[in-house]
Amino acid sequence: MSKHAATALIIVGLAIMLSSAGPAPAADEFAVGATNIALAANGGRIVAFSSHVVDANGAPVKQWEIGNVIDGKQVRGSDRPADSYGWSSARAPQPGKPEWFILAFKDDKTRLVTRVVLDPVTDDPPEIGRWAQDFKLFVSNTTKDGPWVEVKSGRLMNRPVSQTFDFPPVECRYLKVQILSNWFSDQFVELGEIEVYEALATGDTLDQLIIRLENLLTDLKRYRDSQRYNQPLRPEMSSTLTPTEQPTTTTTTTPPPQ
Ligand SMILES: [Ca+2]
Repeated sequence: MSKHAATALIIVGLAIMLSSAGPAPAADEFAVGATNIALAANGGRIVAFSSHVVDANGAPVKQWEIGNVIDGKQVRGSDRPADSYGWSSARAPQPGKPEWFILAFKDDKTRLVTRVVLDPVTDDPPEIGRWAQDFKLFVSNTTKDGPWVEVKSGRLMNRPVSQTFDFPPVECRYLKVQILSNWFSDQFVELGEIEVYEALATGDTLDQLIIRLENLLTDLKRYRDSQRYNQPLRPEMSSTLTPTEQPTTTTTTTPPPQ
């Protein structure tokens, strides 16, 4: 599709969306919020984690510390933030020994979450096999030590693009992210960024319209990036992937084995 055709399609979509705002939806309908509540600038914070690389004195290495997954800085093409390469664990995950971190949101409040976007891209190239692959998401409504309920199990592609994973809205005070594997490195596992989005009630027509426009803006930015870096728009939905690249998108509610 040419850029002009795609732009025309977006404009038509916007027109349809505006004209179909219509009556207010039922109060139990939800939309995905546009604010990344995991972002440190929005009050997100890491409350615990398994490991990150340290220097000879045992101090965290700024470029690879765990806080880099919520700093909003991402490695893209030649844009490589000098102080933030992503998170690198101190060791590679092993069967039964995942690497992990736990997120809390602003003021430690419980949020209704429905979307997580994971960016595997770090300063290391994908060819050395350190980027995150299989992961699981758990939520706790009580303490940062659990009890945990699994809400998502998935697989990232070894490609330089953020990847979106949705699940039914779930109350979440603490989010635990388990990284079960990288691609083949026996040294580290790495992740560039995590974004978390809320499910928002859309009972009010104007609120719903604002949310739709914010989502459209997000989609337009993704479209721009996909053109700029020659990346697929929604890579996890691509039908051209090889079987080993195809992400899993199972959703379960079974408690994790501990
Ligand atoms: Ca980052």
